[in-house]
Amino acid sequence: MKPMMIMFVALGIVGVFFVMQPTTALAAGRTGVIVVDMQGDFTTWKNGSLAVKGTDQAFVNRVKETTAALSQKGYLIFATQDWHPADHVSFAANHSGKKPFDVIRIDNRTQVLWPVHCVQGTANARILVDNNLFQAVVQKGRDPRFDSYSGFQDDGGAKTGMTEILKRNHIQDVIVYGIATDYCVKATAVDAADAGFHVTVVEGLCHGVAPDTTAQALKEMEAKGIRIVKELDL
Ligand code: VGL
Ligand code: ZN
Repeated sequence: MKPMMIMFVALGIVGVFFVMQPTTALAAGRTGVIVVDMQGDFTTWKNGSLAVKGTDQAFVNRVKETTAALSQKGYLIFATQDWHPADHVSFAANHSGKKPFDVIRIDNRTQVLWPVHCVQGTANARILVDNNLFQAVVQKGRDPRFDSYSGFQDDGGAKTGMTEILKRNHIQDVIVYGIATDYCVKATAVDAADAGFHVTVVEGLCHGVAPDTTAQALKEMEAKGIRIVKELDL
């Protein structure tokens, strides 16, 4: 081949590489997805005990399809699973005279009391997204003494191992969505940011327990430098 030919072939190869660059800002390889608490008990679809408004079958299907599509594109998918023992401190039923959504103080912490939900081994504690998509599932709220909205640590400060799992998988950025915006999504996104990950929350793939706390949660996350997007363009 003439030097000129070699140069054109080389330029062609370089050109193909440029065309193949992803157009999205988040590169699949170093970006992980955390699907938060997509469990029957949090959905209206499954008549959950702590069903969050808007979590009908259509919503769950959108989450399922988006998660499958992200996995297909090479993103590693992680999940959190609320996984409580029956005697868990967060259940109103375990505090005499208290009812769901009452707020109490325990050792200087605020504890919202919830209906009994996501009890280990029950049907509605199962994750509704295809479990084969997950690189890892982090179970939280297993200690009867502490609640754990965050997928990273519980209210007693015990770590779940999420940071190490993400780091072991070379994750630098995370996309977070699921239920509930104002509790577990917020706490997980905030702790991810505090652990040094760049965090994007997909608002359109989340639902919150209450409108006021949900609006507040979105503000708090933005103040932390977390990017809030309505949808992902896939
Ligand atoms: C959650 C309340 C209690 C959540 C979990 O997944 O947001 N909320 N347990
Ligand atoms: Zn819970």
